[in-house]
Amino acid sequence: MQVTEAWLEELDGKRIIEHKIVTDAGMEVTTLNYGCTITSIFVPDRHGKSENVVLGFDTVAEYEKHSPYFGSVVGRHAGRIKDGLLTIDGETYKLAQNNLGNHLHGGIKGLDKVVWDVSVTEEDGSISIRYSHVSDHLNEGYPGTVELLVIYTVTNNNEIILTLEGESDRRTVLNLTNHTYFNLSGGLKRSIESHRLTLKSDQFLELDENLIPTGHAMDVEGTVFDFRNGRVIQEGITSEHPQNVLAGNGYDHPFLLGASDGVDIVLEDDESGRRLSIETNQPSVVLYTGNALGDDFSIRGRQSGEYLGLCLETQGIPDAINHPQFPTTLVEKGERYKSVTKWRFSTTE
Ligand code: G6D
Repeated sequence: MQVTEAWLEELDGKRIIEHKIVTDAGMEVTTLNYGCTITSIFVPDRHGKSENVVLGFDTVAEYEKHSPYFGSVVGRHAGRIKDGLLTIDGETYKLAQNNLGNHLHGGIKGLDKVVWDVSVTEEDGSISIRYSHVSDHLNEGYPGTVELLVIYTVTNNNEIILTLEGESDRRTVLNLTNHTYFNLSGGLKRSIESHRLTLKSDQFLELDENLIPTGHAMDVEGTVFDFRNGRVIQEGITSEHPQNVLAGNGYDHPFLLGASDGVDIVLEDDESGRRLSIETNQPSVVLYTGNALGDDFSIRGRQSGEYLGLCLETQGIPDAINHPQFPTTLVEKGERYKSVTKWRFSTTE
């Protein structure tokens, strides 16, 4: 394995630094300390041809201008919070209302737009990129000064382990995730409509017209939300299920994950033979199928557009602060928040 470092331009008085890790098994991962962004992941197809399988850009300027969180860490609180209002211990905090009057993905300048401090550690059979940042009290309206740590560990088994940690000096909310858009066809040759997803989840969360959870968990049984035995994404795009239509003809939903110590999620592309297996310690995963991806920009020469990538955002439950029946996203003073998700890339025969 090897890691290289490139110093790019300065932003907000800090140097943008790119890291590229190449494993002995043909995987190449490139990241930026701008938003802890994964800008490309090259993995082989069933014939050994290595191609990029995520949406990303080659310049920071394109991320600033076009990126709907491509490959970035989002937070302090991923997902939406209704009306951008956060009431903790009787005090109401007004968060940035950056999405139809609600709060989305950490606000106007969320963690995806921060230049993080970065260091690299090399272990036996793996290399880790460590990003750190201190988010000040009332940044984007959130209470608490929070020390944040993001670690991407790349292994020679073509795995990426994403560890997202935080600790606050007072009670607050924390719900981080990585917002990578996957497209296993390689080089964005095809959309994700023919990708097959297997997801061990019995329930998904109903959304309202602003894509905020209503608080009602719906059984997947008998619907195109049932991925327990595998399902092609296309079925949810053409579905007339009110929740698919509401999401813009596709999925944009949190799925509840039981406590499991195995693989929760498998994404496959039959034509290339590429497979992504995901394990996580998080209580939910938001499946977003790129329904709102704009077509007014290109991605490394490929016209962008709906369904060009899909996200599997392992995280706490969006708007949980307003739904006590769901696992909380509140953290206490001094409590260590720790989200761990493992992506493993392989090929099918
Ligand atoms: C849209 O509703 C979706 C979100 O889930 C997604 O994260 C964002 O686009 C990038 O707002």
